[in-house]
Amino acid sequence: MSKKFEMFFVSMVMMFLLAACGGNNEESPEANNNDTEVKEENAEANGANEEAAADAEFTIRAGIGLNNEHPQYKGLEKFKEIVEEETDGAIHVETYHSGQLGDDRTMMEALQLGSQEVTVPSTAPIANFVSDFSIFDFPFLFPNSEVADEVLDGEVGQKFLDKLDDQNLKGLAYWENGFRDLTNSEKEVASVDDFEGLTIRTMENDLHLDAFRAMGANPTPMAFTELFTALQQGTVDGQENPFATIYLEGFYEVQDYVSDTHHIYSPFVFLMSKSFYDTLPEDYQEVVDNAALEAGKYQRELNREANDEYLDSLVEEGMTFTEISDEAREEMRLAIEPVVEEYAAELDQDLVNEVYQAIEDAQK
Ligand code: TK8
Repeated sequence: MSKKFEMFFVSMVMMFLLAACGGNNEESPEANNNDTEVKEENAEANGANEEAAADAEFTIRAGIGLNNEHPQYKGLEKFKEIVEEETDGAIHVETYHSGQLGDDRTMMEALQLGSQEVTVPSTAPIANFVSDFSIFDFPFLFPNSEVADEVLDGEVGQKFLDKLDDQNLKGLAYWENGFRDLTNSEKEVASVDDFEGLTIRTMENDLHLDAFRAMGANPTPMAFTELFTALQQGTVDGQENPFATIYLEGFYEVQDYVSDTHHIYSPFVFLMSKSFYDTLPEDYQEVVDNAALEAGKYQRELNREANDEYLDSLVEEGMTFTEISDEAREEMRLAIEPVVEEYAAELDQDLVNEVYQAIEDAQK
């Protein structure tokens, strides 16, 4: 090949390569800048995180199952803000969402093993570790969230948290999941009879399974991390969660019907690994105690503020809303009553009576 042709050939190849690389900038320059900006921001954030973690005496890995739009995650971010400020960075908090660290049971076991420091599950999965917690999943136990706050934040609520210590779990505060409502992809549900034959995903909790069986449904226990796919593939017809979760997790994309059954008020419990908690100096223990409570108040407020709006949003996204009448809700309660009585008989009777008394007192 002549020298001249060789030079021409190489320059053509170079031009082609330059064009090919430049061709990736088909997006607008600002988009490219944004990519660059985003990359710089992420690198900066990660760098800052890495630096903060390196400077900290303690690191808290805090994980939840819901996504980062949910008030539960906003509460976790508030906890991070308070703790890092109050300890001047001596405690660094890493927050994870959407099951990045696993499902509720896996994350609770990680706290027991010391490979994670904080998680905030519903009481239902906690009942697999401390059975007395199943009382908080008795359908229709709490008449409203104000009574729930008073009972959970009071003396009797603390007695349940104290029972977690033996499981190497430190319960620092009650947060709010909320009143659970039914969705499904098959039909409108207006009364107990309509539950007949519906395959409903429940949390991994025997009481939930028996309660839905008592209403004629066909319940399937499943970790939350598998739920969206199961709904999408039709493995289950329906599920039950508060409106905030139904909307923010996009269940309206795979569910057609929603009923305000409000069948259970679900608390979240802010859990910390007890072995980690015990390594903290007393003043830092006070900081995390107060931060969990403060962040919990903030999270409850966020959770309640938009709950009605979330129902409107579900209807706007095309779901059919069926209002459950008081009579229909009473029918549900009566259908489930034998299950509640059976489970109540298995629990610490003094504690059960204390809970019912506290609920009565909170309504005076
Ligand atoms: C998220 C779960 C969820 C709960 C469920 O990790 O499993 O349905 O209501 O909030 O804890």
